[in-house]
Amino acid sequence: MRTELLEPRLCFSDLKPPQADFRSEVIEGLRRPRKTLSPKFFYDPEGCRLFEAICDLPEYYLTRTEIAILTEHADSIAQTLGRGGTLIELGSGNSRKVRLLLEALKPDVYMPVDIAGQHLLAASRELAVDHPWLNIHAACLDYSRHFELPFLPEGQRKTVFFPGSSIGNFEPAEAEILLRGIARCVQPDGGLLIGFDLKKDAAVLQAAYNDSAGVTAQFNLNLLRCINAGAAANFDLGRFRHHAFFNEPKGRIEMHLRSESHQRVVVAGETFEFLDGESIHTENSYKYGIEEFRTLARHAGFEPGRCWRDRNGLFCVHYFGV
Ligand code: AVI
Repeated sequence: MRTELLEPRLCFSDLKPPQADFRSEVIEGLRRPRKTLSPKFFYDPEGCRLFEAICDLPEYYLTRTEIAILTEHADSIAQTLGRGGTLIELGSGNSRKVRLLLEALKPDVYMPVDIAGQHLLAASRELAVDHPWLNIHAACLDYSRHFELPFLPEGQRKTVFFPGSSIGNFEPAEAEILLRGIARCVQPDGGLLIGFDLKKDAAVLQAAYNDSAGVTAQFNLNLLRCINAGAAANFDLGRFRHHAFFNEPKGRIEMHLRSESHQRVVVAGETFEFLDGESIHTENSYKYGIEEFRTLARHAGFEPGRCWRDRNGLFCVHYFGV
C-alpha cells in the first residue's frame, strides 16, 4: 500500500489490484460456458464519464430520485447517524451525493473509496477545495474483493455510506458477504446508510437500462474497449450489441453484449469463439422490496433503523445499525 499526503487535509492510499488480476479475471469469465464479465470493469475514465451521463438521463430515475431523498431528508439522516466520526463512502465516484450530507453530518474524516483512481483523486481534490474544514482520506481499492480498511482511525465511530444502488450489482449471496464485511468494519457502534433500487413496474426498469440516446449501450460496449486496452484483446465493438431486460423471476435487470455474428476474438493470446447471438453477461442490477432487503441486512449482522423513500416508491435510502 502506498499512502501520500497530498495536501494538509487530503491523503491518498493506493491499494488498487495489479493489471495482471484484470487480465486473469477477464479470461476466467470468458472461459465459462456462459461468458461473463464483472461490472466493476466498466469504470475506466471513459466508463466513469459515460456513467455520469447515464445518471442524468431522463429514463434513469435512480440518481435523481436518490439525490431528492438525500436533499429532502439530510437533517433527519444526520439526526439518525449522529455527527462527527468517520464517514466511509464505497464507490464514491464524483462524490456528488455525499456533498448533500457533509454540512449536516460534519464528519471528522471522510474516506471516499473507489477502484477508479484518477477519478477518485480528482473528485477528492474538488471536495477539499469546497470543504476546507474536512479531513479527506481517499482509498483506491476494489472493495468487492476484500473489505479491509487498515488505515482507519481507532476508537472513532464509523459509518459506511453506500449509495446509488451499487449493492444491486452484487449477487444476493455476495451482497451478504460484503454487508457482513461492512458490519465488521463499523463495529462496535457504527452503521450503514445504503441506497437501493426498489422493485417496480418492469417497463420503468427496462426503459432505465435501454435509454433512447443509447448512452447505456455505449457504457456497456466500452467494457470491450477496456479489455482491448488492458488485456491485449481485439474485440470489434461494431460486432456486439447492447441487450438489457428485466428478469422478473430473479428480480434483476440483466445487461449483455450480444455477438452479431459468428466470430473469434483474441484476449491475451487466447482465442475465444462467439456464436451468432451468443452473449457476454456484463451486469446484474438487483431490485429489492424493503422487507426483502432488511432480511438480507439482518443475515449480515445489521439491525434495521430508519428509512427514507420518495413519494412514488421508486428508491429507498436505509440506515442500519450493528
Ligand atoms: C452502478 N450501478 C448501480 C448502475 C445500475 O443501475 O446498476 C450501473 C448501471 N448499469 C447500467 N446503467 C447503470
